[in-house]
Amino acid sequence: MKKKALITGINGQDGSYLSELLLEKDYEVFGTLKRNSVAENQSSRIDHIFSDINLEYADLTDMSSIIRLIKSIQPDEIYNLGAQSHVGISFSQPLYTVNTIVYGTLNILESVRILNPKIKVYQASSSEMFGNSIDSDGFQRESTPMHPVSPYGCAKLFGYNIIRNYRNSYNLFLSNGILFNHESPRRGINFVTNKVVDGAVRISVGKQKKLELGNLLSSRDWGHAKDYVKAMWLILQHNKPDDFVCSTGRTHTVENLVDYVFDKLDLSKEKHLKINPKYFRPEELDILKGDNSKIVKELNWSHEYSFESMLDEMIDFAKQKYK
Ligand code: NAP
Ligand code: G4F
Repeated sequence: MKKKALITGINGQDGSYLSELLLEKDYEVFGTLKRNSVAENQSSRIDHIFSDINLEYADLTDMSSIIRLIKSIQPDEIYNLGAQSHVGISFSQPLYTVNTIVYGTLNILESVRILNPKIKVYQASSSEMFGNSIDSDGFQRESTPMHPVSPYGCAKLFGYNIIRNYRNSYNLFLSNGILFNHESPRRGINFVTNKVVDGAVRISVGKQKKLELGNLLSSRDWGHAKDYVKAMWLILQHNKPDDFVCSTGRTHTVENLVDYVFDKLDLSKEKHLKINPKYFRPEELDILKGDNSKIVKELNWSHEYSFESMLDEMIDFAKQKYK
């Protein structure tokens, strides 16, 4: 019999790549869609697999919808990817962010505990939970203390801790992936990588004059979403529930990112880049660089994309879009 997976946030960047991976592995794939007045745009990332997956309306903040789904589907695995996932926006909408992440995660856990404690759960935890905490060798790893610096990071830290607490209290198979930033051509346009790529390509074809950004000095460990969804699956196939950092181990500043993309498109920063204080955050996370030794050693995870090949793919995709 085919394994069944339920993905919350299936129409997001990661949900779309994870669905493709699970279909390749012969899973029956179910996913949640939130009600949206512009329904026609909502599934753009999964339109190409629309007939192969099963979509159900549900909202993580509405426990009745979660209970109903789990009861009727009886999934073997749940990938809890649904969230208000934008760190900057979490300062503008802290309560909604907390609702989706904190209550959303608890709603999943209580439903699993009550309905079927055999279900394995993957929790989309984040390197944003570290805040400005970093080990003396310049890396963050599973043992690094977590001191988040955004409402999003604080909410994700609750999700991470409650997963560990329910795992220990009720002997459930619940695992955290502590994923560092991962991007792709399907990344939302208001995250910095795709904002830079899309804006720069638009400038290069004459559709836009300036790219407006905030802090150029922060550094991120950027990988490709396609590589990172493999980690999610591996984490749930492990012989025991556990927590894993997933990262590339390389870090670049936002300025390095802008330089790479502008050089590729032969654009001048002096002419086309403007700093707008509107995009600065009240508190910033300065540097992320993850030590992936545990997931590489224990789960044999590897990544195919580099920072450069990921950006090249994103640039090519945007060029096709605007040609
Ligand atoms: P994304 O593209 O923003 O997707 C988030 C998904 O969650 C969307 O499908 C969204 O639906 C859905 N969602 C939002 N509120 C919801 C609610 N109340 N109930 C049900 N679903 C809801 O994010 P992503 O990049 O794929 O990331 C997936 C997960 O990994 C998120 O939890 C994120 O916080 C976490 N994460 C991401 C990264 C990264 O670098 N990408 C790193 C670490 C952790 P709508 O589109 O309809 O709003
Ligand atoms: O692309 P970002 O918005 O990603 P951020 O804040 O690191 O969060 C992403 O990664 C987390 C993992 O660590 C995920 F959990 C989270 O869900 C999300 O996927 O911003 C990256 C950096 C920040 O330092 C930001 O201040 O880019 C800087 N930045 C500079 N100008 C900008 C801009 N970010 C955005 N979004 N827009 C700007 O104009």
